[in-house]
Amino acid sequence: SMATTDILLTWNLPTLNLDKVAPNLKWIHCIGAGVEHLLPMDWLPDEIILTNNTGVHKDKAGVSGLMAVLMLCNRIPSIVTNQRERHYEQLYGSPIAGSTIVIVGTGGLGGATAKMLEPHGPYIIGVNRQGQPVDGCNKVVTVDKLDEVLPLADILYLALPVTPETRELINQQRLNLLKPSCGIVNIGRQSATDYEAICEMLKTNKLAGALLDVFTPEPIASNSYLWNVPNLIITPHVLADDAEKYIPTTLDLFMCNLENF
Ligand code: OXD
Repeated sequence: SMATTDILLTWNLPTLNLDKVAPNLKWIHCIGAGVEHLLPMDWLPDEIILTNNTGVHKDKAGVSGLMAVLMLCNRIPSIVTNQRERHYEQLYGSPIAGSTIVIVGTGGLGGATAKMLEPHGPYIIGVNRQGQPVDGCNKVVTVDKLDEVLPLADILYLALPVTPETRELINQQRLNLLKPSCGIVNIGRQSATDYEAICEMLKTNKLAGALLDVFTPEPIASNSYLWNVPNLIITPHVLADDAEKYIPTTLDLFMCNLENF
């Protein structure tokens, strides 16, 4: 069917000699938000349009963002660690109100989380490339101001795609700027930060807890060092994907683009 198709709806595809394999192809819609598995895009002929699933994840990501922040405020990663060790200790949490949440990456995922958190009364600092305002954020700063806002964070929320600019943005040096009581969530991509450093900090109480949803590679190997890190909750790349609505919402977006096409 590749020999005759005009449009391809897919997550991945063999890209070799695409102009010969699919001479009529004009548009590829990728049903994921991240398209790093298609990089580098040197295989993509100029005349073919590539679109992604931007926007499809936002409702679920917002709810998951609220859940993740509530879990960290209520010390659930540490409570789960204690449970694994049959250790009963009353760890009390704090409300979201009054906490400072730094959201790095305010696109579909980070933006939806800011909106969802706002009614609960935190002070939200968004970080994006241009510093443009974001609904739900009390303040937005540009990436070059990261080092000024990281020490303020009670929760650091990472929602970054893979790009040359985001790679290792939150490196060991920047992680060291966080308070030991800070919790981290990563719903974007692993490449934005240093998981080995985060895990070491969790083990030595230099961070209070973490919820990591994205990994390179996925799935994580059964012998990965990640499984036994204290105060870490691992979720298997599920926080932004809605079991019931993902396909219908993807198709709505596709149909809308099909009309435009
Ligand atoms: C993603 C997705 O790109 O879940 O992470 O679609």
